[in-house]
Amino acid sequence: MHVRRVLVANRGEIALRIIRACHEEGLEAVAVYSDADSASPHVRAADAAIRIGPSPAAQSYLRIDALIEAARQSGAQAIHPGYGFLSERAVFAEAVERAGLGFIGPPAAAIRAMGDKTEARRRMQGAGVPVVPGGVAAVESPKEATRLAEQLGFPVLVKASAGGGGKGMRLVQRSGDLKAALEAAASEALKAFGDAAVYLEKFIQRPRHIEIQVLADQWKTIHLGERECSIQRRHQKLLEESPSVAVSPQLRREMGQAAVAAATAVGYRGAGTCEFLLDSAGKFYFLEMNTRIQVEHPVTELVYSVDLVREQLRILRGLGMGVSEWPLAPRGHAIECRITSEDPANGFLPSTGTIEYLQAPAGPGVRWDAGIETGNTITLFYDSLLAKLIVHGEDRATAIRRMRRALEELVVVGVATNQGFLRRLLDDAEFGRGEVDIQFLERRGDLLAPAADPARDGRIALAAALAEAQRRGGLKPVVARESNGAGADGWIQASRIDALRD
Ligand code: MV4
Repeated sequence: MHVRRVLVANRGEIALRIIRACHEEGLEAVAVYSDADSASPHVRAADAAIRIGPSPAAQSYLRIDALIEAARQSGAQAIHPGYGFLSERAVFAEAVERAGLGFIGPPAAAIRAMGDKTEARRRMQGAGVPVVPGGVAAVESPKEATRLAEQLGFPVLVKASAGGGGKGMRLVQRSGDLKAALEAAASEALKAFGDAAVYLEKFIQRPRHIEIQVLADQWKTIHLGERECSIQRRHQKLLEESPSVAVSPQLRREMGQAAVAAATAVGYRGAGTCEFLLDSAGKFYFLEMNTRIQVEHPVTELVYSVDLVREQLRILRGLGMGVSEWPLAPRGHAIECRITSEDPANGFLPSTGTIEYLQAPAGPGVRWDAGIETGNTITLFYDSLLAKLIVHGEDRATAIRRMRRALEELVVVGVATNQGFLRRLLDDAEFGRGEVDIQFLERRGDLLAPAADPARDGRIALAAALAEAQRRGGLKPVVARESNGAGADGWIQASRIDALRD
């Protein structure tokens, strides 16, 4: 299709990332913004910007009508949804196409098929993609569920059919606990997704979370290797890398082939990601497909020398992907750290305020994808991702050293960040050996909070004293003996005279 101008239906770092790709492709980019974002970098970077509503996402970035109207008004031919917000809502993809606009993402039918987890499991089984042993349809009765669970063997997981991201999930250790878990999961699923359907899977113990990047145009579907995403806390990823130390070239081919088969089975187009669990025996299981560009896409870009957002734009325009040789081999190692406004010293509570000062890391092998700059205000309206720090090096050890160096360069003043946690993680020996799985941070609670530092209060007092001295500027003490005779001590006199010099 003919595209000259793209509306970017998102905010923050991903909006800026998409605007940059548009400009490199010779396309104009139109930003949208809520009241809280009027001073955000993505608004200035775009060729035009349209206010879509007040700060709450439900009144701005989630308003399908406002976004389509903004595209029409600005003369855009296509909409890029980014990640989060409306990116995986089939109704949005449909509404965009009904308005005669291009949706930069897969067909609505592919989003819908992958959004329904039991439907996805049936489709994957049909395509020969290994899925976790379990049910292929929603549980009909506790009795039937008990029969299946005993056949699978405990522990089992109760999952929401409409779920994803861990909501509506219950771990069940024994038969007697199943009925209550089914009820709890169904009620949580109904509240979260408006759909109470749940199904069962065998629980995989301490797996790694490995995902495969896929890319599909009208001629072919390829994969771009894996990302290791096991370092997460409460389903929020904190660090991702590519390649994974656990994936051999042989396993990469097998998982890649499974991901390509998964995408093909639902008629996929554009960039997408298949999530897998990889168990300690090296067996892998399809979990779900993310039908969008992901936060962690840059690590794949660095090791495979591709620009995934550029490819998304090319595929929509019918130009086909620019990747010519395939299969591609990963080159070197990339790591991404998510810099969030969350305070590790305070249970990772979101921190708000104004960015008084920001110094971004730079130098060889460093990429800084940020949606904020000095002067911006961090609110509670959106998620806490401030920026992504991504490094590339010849091997994993080099990349880890480079990330440590880059984190030392990073200065954020004004809001608390998770920087300290990331440094402890990168210094950790177990992490250094690549011995990670999805429970790593649960096991290693010692990394989450800063170590007790008895000298910290002293340093803060010193810093405050120095700041106060600077504020007082030219004011100097007068060398005098107090009228009551105090301060006559020779040392005190000497120090007062000393303070007058300079
Ligand atoms: C699992 C699992 C173990 N066994 N399924 C969590 C969210 C959703 N995407 C699927 N999830 C899991 N499904 C079986 N059969 C463990 C998880 C899981 C998880 C998966 C990926 C990344 C982080 C996770 C954290 C906790 C649990």
